[in-house]
Amino acid sequence: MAELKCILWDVDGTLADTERDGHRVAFNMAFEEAGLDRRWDVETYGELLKVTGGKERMQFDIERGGMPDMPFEKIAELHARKTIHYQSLIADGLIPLRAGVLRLLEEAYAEGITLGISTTTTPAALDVLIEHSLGKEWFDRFAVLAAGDIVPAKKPAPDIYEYAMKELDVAPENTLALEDSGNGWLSAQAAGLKCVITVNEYTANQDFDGADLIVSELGDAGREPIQILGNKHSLDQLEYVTLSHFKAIMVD
Ligand code: XBP
Ligand code: MG
Repeated sequence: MAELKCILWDVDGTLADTERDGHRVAFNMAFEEAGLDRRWDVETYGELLKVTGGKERMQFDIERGGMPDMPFEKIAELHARKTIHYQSLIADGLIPLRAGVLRLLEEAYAEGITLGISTTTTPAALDVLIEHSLGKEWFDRFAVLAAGDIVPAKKPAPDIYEYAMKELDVAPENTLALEDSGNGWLSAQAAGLKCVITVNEYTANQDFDGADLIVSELGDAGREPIQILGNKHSLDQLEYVTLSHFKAIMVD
């Protein structure tokens, strides 16, 4: 039986559906600007998402013959341009938060639960999402922003969760992870965390075996009831996910 003291949030796909209309579009803008023929369509990008991290994703596409070979410096340069395009897309307000995210963040913050970010995304991409989708006050409300190359191994490795918990001095048994992808779940699981999964179009068919709660979205009062895809703790009243559900998962 453990108390919920900390919630660590994944970013892409969890806070907002940033992949298809954000990151993917920004990569294509950078490719076009650099005179490359390669474009990542919606389906191709879905395949590439099995590799976390934008630079690593480009490297993977090179290795499988999708993009011309180039040195790592060129990949990093393209990725830096991609991040600038991504920042513009987010600053234009094109990608809203997912349902229930702000409600649960605000409720947890008001109760004094420690909140943190645990993501493979580049810090500059995280910052713009916080500023434009959540609000500047959240820079202070998150006790840690663990992102990108701060750890050597990205998800599915546990490193980014372990880093965040070490920074916060919290134990895995008191920490809940919120994720959207199979790689995210593997990372949280390997770090010893319980985990709630909100799937999306790219991740709905991935393997979340053993996850504590798997839902179509966190949902909100007044919206259609959410779909329950996995309910390990037999939680009830799941028209939408509440902080009480998070607490019940931790004590079970
Ligand atoms: C998802 C990722 C990221 C983004 C692209 O991160 O794998 O690489 O797709 O971001 P998470 P960068 O779900 O952990 O938030 O190009 O900045 O890497
Ligand atoms: Mg994610």
